[in-house]
Amino acid sequence: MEKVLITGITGQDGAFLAKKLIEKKYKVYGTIRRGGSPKTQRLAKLNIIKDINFVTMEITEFANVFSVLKKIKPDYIYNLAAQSFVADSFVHPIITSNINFTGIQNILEAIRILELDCNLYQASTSEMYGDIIENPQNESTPFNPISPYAISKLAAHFTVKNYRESFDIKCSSGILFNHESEFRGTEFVTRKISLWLSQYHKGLWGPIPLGNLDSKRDWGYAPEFVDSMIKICESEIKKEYVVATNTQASIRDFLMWSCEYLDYKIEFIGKDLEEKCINKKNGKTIAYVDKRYFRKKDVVSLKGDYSLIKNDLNWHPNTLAKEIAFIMMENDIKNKWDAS
Ligand code: NAP
Ligand code: G4F
Repeated sequence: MEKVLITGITGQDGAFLAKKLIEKKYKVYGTIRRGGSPKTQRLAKLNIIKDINFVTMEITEFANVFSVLKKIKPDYIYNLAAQSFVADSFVHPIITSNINFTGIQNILEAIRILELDCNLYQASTSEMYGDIIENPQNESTPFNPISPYAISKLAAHFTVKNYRESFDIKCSSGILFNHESEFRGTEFVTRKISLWLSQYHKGLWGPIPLGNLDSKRDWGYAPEFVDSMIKICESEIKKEYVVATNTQASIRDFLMWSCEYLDYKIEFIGKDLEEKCINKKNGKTIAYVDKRYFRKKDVVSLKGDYSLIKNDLNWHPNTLAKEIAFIMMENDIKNKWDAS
């Protein structure tokens, strides 16, 4: 039985990935952080906790990463662990760099020193394009990062490439554009909208405070993006791939679709920091612009050209942003919110 090690197994992607790899009959190891209770809600919802071999690993501590890899000797490693919230990276730039950059360096060094014959997948990000230089972005588009998160991920991205080219390590990266699902963390804007709006609809929470409504993203569906990770990691071809939908929508669009799911007829009134989204039927505020949610520097437009992965590995997206908004709303309306 081939062995897979997933860092970040408790996150959105880690949970979906673990499920798919268990179905493919891999022996799945998942790393969790030292101390506290691991956040296993997603794994529990997928009913796979019993199928995972949990291992404690501090990704920022080389000796620990080394000993874990020495013991398990995985055939495949998916490095998904990250401080993945861009807004927080402005507040915690050093922690972000330690987890996102030093973490993968530790893994690569351990693979190199142990001479492990293993395939490594790194979760890179469209945030690396930052203040974009061309539209849509592809594998040749120059990077222009504008957040500590993006800078840490770009250092990681180039380190993966460098270990492949210098030491023949079998490693690849997916340049992942935003991908969402019912498992998305509530700090990210799509899930913030679906969760908050469903609570608002049930009369439990007030209107939603939001930041830049005009920012545009290329939103895909997380379970489909996880398929691309497996294709990339299992392929003989080792390189970087853009994983995207080549479509674009704004935060305003996502809010509109989420309201449409509830049959709310809405209207945006006011300008800039005074802007509100109101229910046309009763004039009540559903969402409003709140300056606390603006970033020091914000990536305002992303759209990815996924031709390379389509040609090389036959991957393409099926589910686009409006459908994703409906899936997320359906889930949050149906389920009772449990803050634990
Ligand atoms: P996520 O839901 O935020 O999950 C992040 C995972 O990293 C969690 O399992 C978390 O563990 C773990 N982690 C955080 N800090 C850690 C630390 N100090 N040591 C070890 N593990 C730590 O992220 P995601 O959306 O699944 O994304 C997966 C990967 O893809 C990330 O690397 C992200 O940067 C990248 N990515 C995501 C997107 C996207 O749109 N989702 C797009 C581009 C790239 P806890 O549960 O213990 O917190
Ligand atoms: O949902 P977001 O926080 O995601 P962001 O910053 O695009 O990052 C996500 O995608 C990246 C891939 O490009 C990943 F690498 C990263 O790990 C993460 O998964 O914000 C999306 C946009 C931003 O422009 C933000 O300014 O939404 C805007 N926004 C407006 N109001 C808001 C809010 N974002 C959040 N989180 N909360 C708001 O209230």
